[in-house]
Amino acid sequence: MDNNFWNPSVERMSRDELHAVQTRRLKETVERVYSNVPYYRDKMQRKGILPGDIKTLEDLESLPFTTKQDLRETYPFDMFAAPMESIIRIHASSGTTGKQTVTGYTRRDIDMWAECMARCLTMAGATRASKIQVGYGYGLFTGGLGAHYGAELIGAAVIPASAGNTMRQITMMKDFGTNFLCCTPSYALYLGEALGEAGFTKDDLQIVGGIFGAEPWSENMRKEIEDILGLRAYDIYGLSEVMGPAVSQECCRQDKLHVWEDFFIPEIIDPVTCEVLPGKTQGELVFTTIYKEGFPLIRYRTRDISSLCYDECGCGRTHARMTKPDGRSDDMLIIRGVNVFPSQVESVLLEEGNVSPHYRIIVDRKNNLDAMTVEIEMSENIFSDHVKGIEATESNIRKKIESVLGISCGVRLVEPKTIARSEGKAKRVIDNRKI
Ligand code: DLL
Repeated sequence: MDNNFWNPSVERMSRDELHAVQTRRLKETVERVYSNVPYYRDKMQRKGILPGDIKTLEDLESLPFTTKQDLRETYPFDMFAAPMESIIRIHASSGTTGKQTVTGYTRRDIDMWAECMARCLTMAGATRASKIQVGYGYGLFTGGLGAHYGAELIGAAVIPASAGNTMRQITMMKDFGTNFLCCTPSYALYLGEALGEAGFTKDDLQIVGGIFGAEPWSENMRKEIEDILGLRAYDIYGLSEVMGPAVSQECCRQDKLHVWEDFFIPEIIDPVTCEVLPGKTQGELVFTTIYKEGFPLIRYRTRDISSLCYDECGCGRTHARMTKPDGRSDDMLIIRGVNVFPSQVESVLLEEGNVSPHYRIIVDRKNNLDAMTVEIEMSENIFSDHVKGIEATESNIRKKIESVLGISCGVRLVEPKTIARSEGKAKRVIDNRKI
């Protein structure tokens, strides 16, 4: 057992106590959404469920699911379960049509989030004496501010570096003696490489630990990050709809991620039949938030593939663990930490007159950074055009895609009928990243 607990009485709470807390909070949450969110009230009424029907944790299964589609239909604020006067923060993440998924937080929600993040940072070895460099983006994305508030809560010195500006990040890491790093795993690797290119090694740094997430990464990547930066690397998971980073994280064992079950109830379902699957079976991860006020979610389908483990953990924590998310049950890609749906790219292409609807998205990882290229067949009439016209179309499409997705990409027009046709589901994405 390690001693790195932020809130030992909760983190080591017996399963019975935890179930009692969960039952009470689940009932309160169901009451809250039924009274304050017409969308949920309608959904429950259609299933013939009243809040009073939810008496035990087993009753959770009778409640309706929430999907990204529901969030789109209630855009921007109709899922909020607290009046705007008590909302103190709004975050948003990308959606399939360019429409964002918007979430709102009350003061208590922000405190709860900071508590989750404080548990995660402490679990990974950070203390009030740490200097924590936050290299997640600050802004509508939840990574930067989420990590920031937790780091402040534990009393560490936060360096709010945000993402990008790599040389400056390295200078700060060196000169400030940063000893803790939070960023995406691919950016951690990139920082490691840039460190070498600038003529330094991990011996010039004092970083002992880091928590990396927002995208999938493998054990091989963990080893590389640990070797190149000289730290212990922990996986942190979360999603803006449910809160942001710190829904779950690995402990010192680096073996599956503890879900903070006093705040979130996890389930695993079959993504096709929606049937709840028994422990340790892989399926789609579903979360019910049981303490949030501003934007509570009932049985939110994350589309992330994982499994749950309730075995005792050697660290002494009693909260369930989820396996590292292993792919998605939809077609969402994560490119440089940004969620990208092929349909977003498609909608831009369909608006453009000079191309055919045949396209593919190629994703590579160059120097540890994701690179996306969109290949599209040009129409016959532009094919006979001169090079200038083709270049102008490429640049036009690139600008539009970049403004919809918020990330840079390459666009290449190819000759008509050169992209392979498929007889079944079109293979739109070629992901060459080896993570
Ligand atoms: O990525 C929140 C976050 C920020 C988590 C910083 C961790 C660190 P979204 O932008 O809403 O929120 O994207 C959520 O990212 O459904 C997963 O598909 C993926 N994801 C997040 N963490 C991990 C991880 C933030 N550790 C989506 N491993 C989720 C694999 C992850 N995938």
